[in-house]
Amino acid sequence: MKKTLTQKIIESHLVSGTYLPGEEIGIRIDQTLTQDATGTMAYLQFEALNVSRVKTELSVSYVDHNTIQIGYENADDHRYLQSIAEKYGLYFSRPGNGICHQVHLERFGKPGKTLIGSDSHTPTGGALGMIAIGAGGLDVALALAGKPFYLNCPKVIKIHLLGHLQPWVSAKDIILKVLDLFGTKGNVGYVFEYAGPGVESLTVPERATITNMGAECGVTTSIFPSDEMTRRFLKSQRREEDWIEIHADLDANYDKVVEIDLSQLVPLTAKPSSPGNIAPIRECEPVIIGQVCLGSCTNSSYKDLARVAKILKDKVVHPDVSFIISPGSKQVLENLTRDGYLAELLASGARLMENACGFCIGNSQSPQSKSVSLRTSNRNFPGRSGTLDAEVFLASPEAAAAAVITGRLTDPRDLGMPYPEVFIPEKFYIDDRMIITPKNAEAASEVSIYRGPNIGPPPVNDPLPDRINGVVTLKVGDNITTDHIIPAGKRMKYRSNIPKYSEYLFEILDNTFHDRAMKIRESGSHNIIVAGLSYGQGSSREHAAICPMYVGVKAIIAKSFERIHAANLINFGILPLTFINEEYYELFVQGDRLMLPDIYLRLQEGSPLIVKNMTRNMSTELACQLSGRQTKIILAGGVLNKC
Ligand code: MIC
Ligand code: SF4
Repeated sequence: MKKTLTQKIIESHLVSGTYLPGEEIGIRIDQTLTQDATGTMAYLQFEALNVSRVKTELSVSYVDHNTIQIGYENADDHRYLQSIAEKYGLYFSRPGNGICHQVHLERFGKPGKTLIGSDSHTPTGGALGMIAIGAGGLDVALALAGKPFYLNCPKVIKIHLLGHLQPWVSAKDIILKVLDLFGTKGNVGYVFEYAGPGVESLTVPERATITNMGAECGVTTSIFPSDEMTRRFLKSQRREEDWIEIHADLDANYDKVVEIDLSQLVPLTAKPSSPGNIAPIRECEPVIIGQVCLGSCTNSSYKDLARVAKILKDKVVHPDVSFIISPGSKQVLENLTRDGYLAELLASGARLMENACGFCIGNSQSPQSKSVSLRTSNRNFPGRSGTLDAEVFLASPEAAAAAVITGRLTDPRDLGMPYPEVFIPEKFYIDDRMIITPKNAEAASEVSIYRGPNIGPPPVNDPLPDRINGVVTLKVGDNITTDHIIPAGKRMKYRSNIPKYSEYLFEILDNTFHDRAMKIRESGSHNIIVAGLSYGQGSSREHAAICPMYVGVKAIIAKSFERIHAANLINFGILPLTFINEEYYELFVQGDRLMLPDIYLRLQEGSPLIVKNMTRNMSTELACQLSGRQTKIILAGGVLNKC
């Protein structure tokens, strides 16, 4: 039988189940990555599993999110992570070395392997022809301990690329086109597999822009074949020996095929405040831009920054624009410096930030109030920039450069200049001394774990009650992102301190939520959240499940859930329930008293749950799609209770 690339890699890693789309399967994980903001909790959970050394082929702990260090909390977390890496046999990418996805692509990713990472943009690795999936920290902890990663066997959509990109149109415009075609919801359970003649001309960092932002569609992952271009990239990284050729069989069967002719694409933008809100830049109303940010794991490669340097050569940043640059890694920064591009950027007036997430997660460079920021990153959710009333447009590095010059949202073709060519070095200058390699087992046994006062134990949950007696503490609409549920930015330093972090639950939607939920919990009742479509979009942060668990949320009733968030809810013992008849969503009001009886029996039988709305005197059925394994986890109150 002819196989897709996805099927080939998944089948070669299958440890439970069969390759049947929709069925739960378990796969062996070769590599893991974590970043600091999700990593501390992941390693606290890993420690609870009592394993003496990581069991993967390769695991890397990166520090890239909380690098600002206002107060002691972040520095304490970094030291904890370093000591964990030394004790348990992980690589440690020190703060300053770069964004996890960019560094992993450069130094560690390998075609044909499996990778899970406690960050939703882990699919960036798909650019190298690997199955790279974002997951909650607890799932990564389990993989570190040698356990399989469970997922629903995906359906595969082929995105067939034809033709060549026109000047001033780049990889970002391809993924924005994909977002235009597929939107940010309704894609759970699919993999985007790229193929066709258009693939050949795309470099690995360009492919990475595309696989990275596939996360915004909510797919399980995105993947490119590993071909001559991949070999060239690995060679430039002095890792040619990691290359294998791997691609789908000719005439493989896909669940759907979509064609994109690259030569027809034009510069696009994602307008505020969703990555799915796509329009051609030329068709947008005039927009004054107050800030331009170039970087993030989506567009911070050598080529991205070098191209902008060339466009800005001998020009100066518009007087009303603040221009921020954040190279993706120390390697990118060092090569840009050696090749003179950094000097060009600085000469134009760029403000150089650390090689880290920085502006993308809103922990620095928040824009002016009521202003518009144009960013090359992947998410423009409300408030994510750190300024609630600012708006964010997402676009390519070329469009960013155009806005830097004009101070307006500008189609870069309208700059009226020739499109500057940029060549990727055949061999990058490489210095890995900011990556600490694993200690051998003997040396590791001497290491003691550093724990600062910010680090508390992961909270434990009670087993699920057989009957939930609760209140609709919050009713929300469609597209609620994890940034709405628990903000990042300046609140992120409390990631290792759950009681404190929980105070910010739903902060931007309803800042009374935490106190109301705690009161309900203290009265012995349960908290229930009612939501619309696509609840839990965006980040993999399991804090969007742990913090609700901590304040006593027992169930979320939604029209639909996003994949990583649903898995996190199950891992922490919160029921993800969906309306069988979506019209009932309208009939629930915040403050209603609800009762869900006979939960154990119904879950074990696999029959729908019933919710009785005591306030409105009506009831309806709810679906709870759990595998046998997940049912046991939920009933136990979460994975840690079950281990
Ligand atoms: C994000 O881009 O939202 C983050 C911050 O990288 C998150 C991880 C986190 O919340 O720590 C993600 O994408 O998973
Ligand atoms: Fe960091 Fe932004 Fe990428 Fe998340 S999306 S990993 S915050 S750069």
